[in-house]
Amino acid sequence: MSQTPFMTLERYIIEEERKHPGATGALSRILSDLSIAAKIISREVNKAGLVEILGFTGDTNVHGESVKKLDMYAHDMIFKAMDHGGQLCIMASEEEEDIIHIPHHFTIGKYVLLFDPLDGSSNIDANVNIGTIFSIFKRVSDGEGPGTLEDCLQPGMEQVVAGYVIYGSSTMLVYTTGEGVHGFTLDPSIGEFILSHHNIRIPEKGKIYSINEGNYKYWHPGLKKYIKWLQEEDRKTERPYSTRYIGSMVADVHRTILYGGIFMYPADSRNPKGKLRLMYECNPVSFIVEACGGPSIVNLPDLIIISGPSPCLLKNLNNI
Ligand code: AHM
Ligand code: MG
Repeated sequence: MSQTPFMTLERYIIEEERKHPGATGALSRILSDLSIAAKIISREVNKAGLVEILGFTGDTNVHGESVKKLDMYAHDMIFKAMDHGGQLCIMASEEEEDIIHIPHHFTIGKYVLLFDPLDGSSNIDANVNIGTIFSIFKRVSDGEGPGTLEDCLQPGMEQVVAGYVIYGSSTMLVYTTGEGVHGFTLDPSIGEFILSHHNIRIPEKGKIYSINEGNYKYWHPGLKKYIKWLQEEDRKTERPYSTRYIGSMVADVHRTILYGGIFMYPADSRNPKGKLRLMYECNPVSFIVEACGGPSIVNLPDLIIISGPSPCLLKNLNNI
C-alpha cells in the first residue's frame, strides 16, 4: 500500500490556509471555483473528437443557432463559475477585448482574475494537449465597488497565485502561491483533483529545447547561433540537445518543468512584438517556473524559460 497521503485539492487548500492564521479563505474559494470550471472544461475537451456530432464548430447549426467554439465555451464556463463567488472585483480573459465586470447583483470581492480559457486552441482538432492559464492579483483600486482596468494591468511581480490546467492524457491542475508548485491530477471516476506532484522542482539540467524552428529564418542572429550550439556534439556539456515542440505553451512548459530544458518563444523580424501575451501567458507561467526553481525571463517581447542554474547555458544566452 502506498505511503503517500491521499489528498484532494479541496483538502490541500484548506490545510494550507490553516498554516496562515490571518488567511480569510478568499484565495481558497477562488481556487476551488476554478477547479470546478476546469472539471467541466476537461469533460468537454474530452468530447472534442465528437465535434461534428456534439457541436463546438463555430458555425451555425441546422436550427439557425450559432454553435460555440470550445475556447469560447471555456471562457463562458470560467466566467459562470467565478462571477458569483464573492471574491473577485474584476476579470479579464484572452477571449474578450474588454475587462469583465462582476454582475452588479453579486458581491464584489478584493481579488482580480486574469485567464486564458483555452491556450493552444489550434491543437484542439488534432487531439493534442491544450490548457487553461490563470493569474490572480489583489485589487489595487480604492473602495468596495467594481474593479477597474488598473486592477488588471498590474506587474507580474504582484501575482498572488498563478496556475494552469493541462488537458492531456490526464487532466492536471498546477498552481503556486509563490511557495512551492503543486500538481493535482483529475480522477474522472470520482471527479476530484488528487495531489500527485507535491512541490515540483525544475531539474537542474535538461536535455530538451523547445522552440518553433519554422521561424528560424526570422530569428536574431544570436539566437540562431545559440540553437546551433545546442545541436552540436560535446560530451562535457551533454550536447546535442533533443528538440520537442508541441505548440501549446501549457504543454511545452509543463514538460520543461518536469524534465528540464529550455522553452522559448522569442520575437523575430516577422513578428517583432512576439506572440505570447504578457498578462495571460508570460506572467503566470513565469511565476510558476520561478516558484519551482527555474529562471524565466520575460524580456518583452521574448519569453525564455531555462531549467536550473546552468552557468554554461546562461553564458551562451547572455551572448545573444
Ligand atoms: P493561442 O492563445 O491563440 O492558442 O496562442 C498561443 C499559443 C501558445 O500556446 C504556443 O506556445 C504558441 O501559440 C504556438 O505558436 P506557433 O504555432 O506560432 O508556434
Ligand atoms: Mg493563449
